[in-house]
Amino acid sequence: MITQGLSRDCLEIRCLKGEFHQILSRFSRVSVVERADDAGVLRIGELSRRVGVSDHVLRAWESRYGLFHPTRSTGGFRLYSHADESRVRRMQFHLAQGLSAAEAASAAIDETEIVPSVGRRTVGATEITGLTAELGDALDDFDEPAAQMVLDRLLSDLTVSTVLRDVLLPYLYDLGERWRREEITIAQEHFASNVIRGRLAGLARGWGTGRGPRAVIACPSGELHDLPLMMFGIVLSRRGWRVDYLGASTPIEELVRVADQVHPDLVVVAAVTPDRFAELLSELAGLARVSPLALAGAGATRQLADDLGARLLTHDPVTAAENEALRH
Ligand code: B12
Repeated sequence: MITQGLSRDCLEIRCLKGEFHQILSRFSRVSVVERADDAGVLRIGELSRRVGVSDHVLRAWESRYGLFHPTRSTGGFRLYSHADESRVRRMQFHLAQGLSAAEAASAAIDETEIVPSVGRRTVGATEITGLTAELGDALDDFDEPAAQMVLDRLLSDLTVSTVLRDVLLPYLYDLGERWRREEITIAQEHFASNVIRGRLAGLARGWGTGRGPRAVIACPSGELHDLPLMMFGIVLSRRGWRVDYLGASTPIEELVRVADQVHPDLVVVAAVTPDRFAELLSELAGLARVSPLALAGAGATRQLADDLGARLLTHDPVTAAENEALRH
């Protein structure tokens, strides 16, 4: 992949389109230049084998919905690119969520060709920084209506992922730093995190209804920092997952019981400090034996995850959820 900064809020990326997902949502404007070697490389039989969709159906998706525009080999065979393959996978994903074929195709085309972080209008990085500062001022002043207005504006102009990853996570980090430096009071920090928590709860509504893979997510006993876990769940649910959210300070026996009951595709346990995990080593190892387990948060380490037979989610909650959705 080649990236080249064009201006403060615009980046040029040269890569296979299939690689775009994780990168694009970070920028407000993106110029797409397809790499020549992403031209058609797969015959329809190979594409069909890879994605598990018959060649007849692939042709129908191509002609009815314009899902892809294959090139032709010298012998006249259709040749599909890796980007086409990812588009079929996105189409399958949306079909599994219950969208009609036309809606699924349209969503798949949007996702693989259009800049996901751009909402109804283009918001530049400078404007995001300005709105983040406005949000911070309103919350510092205990001005809930003003804070909600800024959040309304952010959520109407940007995707949820962008608001979570590029506004709220950096804001929360900064909030913690200001609290540590005693620049703000505990009351200000509590007020701010509770307004944000309320908003996240609104975005989380319906996260138990997804028809895709199922995730059980929790913080271990004693761990109250559940905001990033909520963000993770929100983004997963927006990609069709069903999320069972157990939240802060969940006793490990309860988590094991729920995992046993619902047979999730993924269990995520997140904590800020390693001691929260260290207290539960044998229980977590037991959980990892019966459910796919991932650890997350600043307290999770590679060593710990390896010792437990778990995976480590290394990215921020939004990127990690996007990555999980692509893995399944
Ligand atoms: C809001 C907040 C609270 C709220 C939590 C509200 C809630 N419902 O979540 C409350 C008031 C309860 C709270 C309490 C405390 N807090 Co506090 N809190 C914060 C604050 C400001 C934001 C937390 C947050 O959401 N962070 C989100 C992002 C910014 O967190 P991050 O740790 O950088 O995480 C990164 C990765 O690890 C990863 N990640 C994190 N979680 C997850 C989860 C998933 C699923 C994935 C995939 C990835 C992922 O993504 C992030 C970005 O890359 C942080 C500041 C901070 N830096 O985090 C302090 C902070 C975490 N708190 C801190 C402390 C000390 C406390 C208290 C001990 C204070 C006290 N003396 O009582 C208690 C402990 C409570 C407990 N028993 O858990 C310290 C922790 C220091 C440490 N490492 O030990 C911090 C870092 C503040 C600081 N700068 O010192 N806190």
